[in-house]
Amino acid sequence: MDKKFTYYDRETECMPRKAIEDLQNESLVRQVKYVYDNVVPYRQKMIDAKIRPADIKSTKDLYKLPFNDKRDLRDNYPFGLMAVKRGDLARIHASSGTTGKLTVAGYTKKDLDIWGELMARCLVNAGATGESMIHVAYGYGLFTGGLGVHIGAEKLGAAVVPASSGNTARQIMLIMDLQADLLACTPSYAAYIADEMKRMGISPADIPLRTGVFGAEPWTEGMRQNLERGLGIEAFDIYGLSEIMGPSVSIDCPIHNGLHVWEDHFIAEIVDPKTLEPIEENGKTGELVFTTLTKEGMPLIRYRTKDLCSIDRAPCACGRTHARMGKIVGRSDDMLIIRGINVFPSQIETVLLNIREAAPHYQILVDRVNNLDTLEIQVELSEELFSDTVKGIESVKKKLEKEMTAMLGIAPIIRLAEPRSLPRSEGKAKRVVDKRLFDK
Ligand code: DLL
Repeated sequence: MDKKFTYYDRETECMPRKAIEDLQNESLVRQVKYVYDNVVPYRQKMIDAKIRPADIKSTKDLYKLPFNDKRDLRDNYPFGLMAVKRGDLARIHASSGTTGKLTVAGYTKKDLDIWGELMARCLVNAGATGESMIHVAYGYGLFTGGLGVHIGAEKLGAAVVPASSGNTARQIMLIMDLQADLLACTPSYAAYIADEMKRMGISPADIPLRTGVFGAEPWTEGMRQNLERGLGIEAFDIYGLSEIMGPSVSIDCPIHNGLHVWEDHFIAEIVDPKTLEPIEENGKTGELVFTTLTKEGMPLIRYRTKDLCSIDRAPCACGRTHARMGKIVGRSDDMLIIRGINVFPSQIETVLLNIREAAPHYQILVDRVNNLDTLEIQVELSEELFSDTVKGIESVKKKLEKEMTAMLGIAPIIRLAEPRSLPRSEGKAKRVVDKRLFDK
């Protein structure tokens, strides 16, 4: 099938690599000086590391700069890392941190304009036009999903349905009645919507949607195929984080071989999460680190995302020249260690979605019984298989056990659950329950 490539800002999206590099060098020098002059905690870090802004002449010097992570945001909560006065902020977003304190991000009017621009690039890349009806079922509020997609859809001149998350029956009614052509939500919520539509007897051919823009949580290639079949759409993977820019930091193009990072605004690096040494090799997995180049409100230098992926700077057949990050394969801090073996939830999803009889709803339970770690995977059966013979169900269970063991290197307990019995998510799915974390 011939792919159609559409651009919001072709000149920038397809600019020669040399021009991107020159722009990044120039912007980095400016941004480092701006941060040094305006963000006291970061200036102190540079002084401690004996680095002056004048030492940073190009992206080649990036490695000299100290890192930041969620801890710095927490320690300087809520405004300590902002580079502008409170009165110059135009919007606040926040995401939950591991300790309960929110991670707050502030944006100026200019930051919001750029956000809208980058989100518009993402939407047009996914086939949206000024005529589109964009149904946004990401949550609206402190979470950046809803308002982030919204701002780009408005910039593009499309019509937005700000449905937010929840009330799935009403979402489906709106999608059908308003003939939405683009759905933006988390992939787990898209799977929920697809299931409900099927249950209501709506077939993929009857669904008006043509495109899905899904993100905010890791999802696999198998999940993409499942959603594309279930909703009759082409599904795109959009990435972002509130600290940097919410959704719109990167998105995959119709080639679906990595997510283009908008490098005129962000520098993406991959570092070894243990040694923090930069990994230069194309395609090698490590921790993703971002430096903002144009942010005014909360510029961040070498911000450690804890997300694990690779970066490829080779040209892409879509014509875009901006580097591609691979799908997020996990987080350096959500990796499960079970009996000494590293297990990523994405490996489990990959196996599940290769098995057609399994529905894309699952939960991972980790426990410790008699000092031995246990891994239980609860998987929902599809309606079709559920009405099959006991023998049929048993053979799917065996298949899952065999393929999970081959993928993970340890044998999990597989528990098959009735259709629609596992908790559904309307936002980010909570797939893992690690009971070892609770005192017994
Ligand atoms: O999740 C922003 C967003 C909203 C992105 C809507 C895409 C769509 P936070 O709540 O700050 O921001 O969470 C950021 O979510 O560090 C990743 O671990 C994860 N994440 C976001 N997008 C993806 C994705 C939003 N496409 C954290 N694939 C990030 C995998 C993702 N993980």
